Amino acid sequence: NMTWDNYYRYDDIVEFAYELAATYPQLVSVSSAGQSYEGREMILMKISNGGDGTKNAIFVDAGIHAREWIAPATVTYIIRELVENYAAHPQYIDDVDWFFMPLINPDGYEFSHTNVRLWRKNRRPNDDVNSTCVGTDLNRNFGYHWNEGGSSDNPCNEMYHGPEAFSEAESKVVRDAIWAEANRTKSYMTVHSYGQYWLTPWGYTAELPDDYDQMYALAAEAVAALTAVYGTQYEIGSGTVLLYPNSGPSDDWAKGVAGIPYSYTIELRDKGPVYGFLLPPDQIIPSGIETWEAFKVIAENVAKMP
Ligand code: 0X9
Ligand code: ZN
Repeated sequence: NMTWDNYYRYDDIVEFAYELAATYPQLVSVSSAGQSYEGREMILMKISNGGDGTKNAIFVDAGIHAREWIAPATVTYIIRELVENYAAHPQYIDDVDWFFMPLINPDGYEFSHTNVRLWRKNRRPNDDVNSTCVGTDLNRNFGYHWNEGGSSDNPCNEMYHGPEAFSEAESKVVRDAIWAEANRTKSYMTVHSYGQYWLTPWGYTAELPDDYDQMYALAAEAVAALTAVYGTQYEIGSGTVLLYPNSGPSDDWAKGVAGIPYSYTIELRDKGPVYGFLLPPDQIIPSGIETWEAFKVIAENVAKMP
């Protein structure tokens, strides 16, 4: 049973999802979207108050990078808030449909708990028989301008892009889940840490998307709501411009191929250098509370989109 005062394991997160669905069957349904390389179910939670499947939708994932523990913790906190406090703010479920994949690199996540705390990639051994290195950076493995810079050919590198686009079980499962609802999905948010950035595509080029001004304006409104809670500052801009080039990230594919206009990468707390990925668990609830405020703004705007 999760209380968000600590970081939880894969099994706890899966149990949370199924228990929430059992308690709130009118609002929550859980399915397996597919399996990871090591055979873990990759759960997809649909949060909806019914309708004919044509409401505008929001797709959220977390945990593509194993060591970024605050991401699944914050996203499960938001799921709980949406559902358990539905009566206090019914519009956030009545007016949009939500799709959440709270832990999309479960093998890497477990390995970061049991073996190597700062593990980043998935856990499939690479195909080169002369190399013992394990893992592909799933956020370099999506098939839009794949392998066009900011990723590595070296399977031992932390940013290894894999042998081809969508070579990995996990990136394929996420791709197919996003694709299934893409025609009505207005916002895709992939939650990472750390640095406190609200990032837009593109990762593959420093050029900005045609609709960057609209993307920026919505991000600014969301960040303002987040900052209003505790003063936590976020920077807004394109991944390449604010951080570094990286081809093959999920948000580039979600926008460039799936056509989801408001596709963002969110880098949660903190700004380092002391904690970084090792964010103390007493920051989970504050992170959840402030990020929920930003998600409310996204939902209010998505609900109004044509
Ligand atoms: O390098 C990454 O994959 C992300 N940073 S992290 O420290 N969480 O690994 C940044 C991706 C940003 N790229 C785009 N938004 N395109
Ligand atoms: Zn990350």
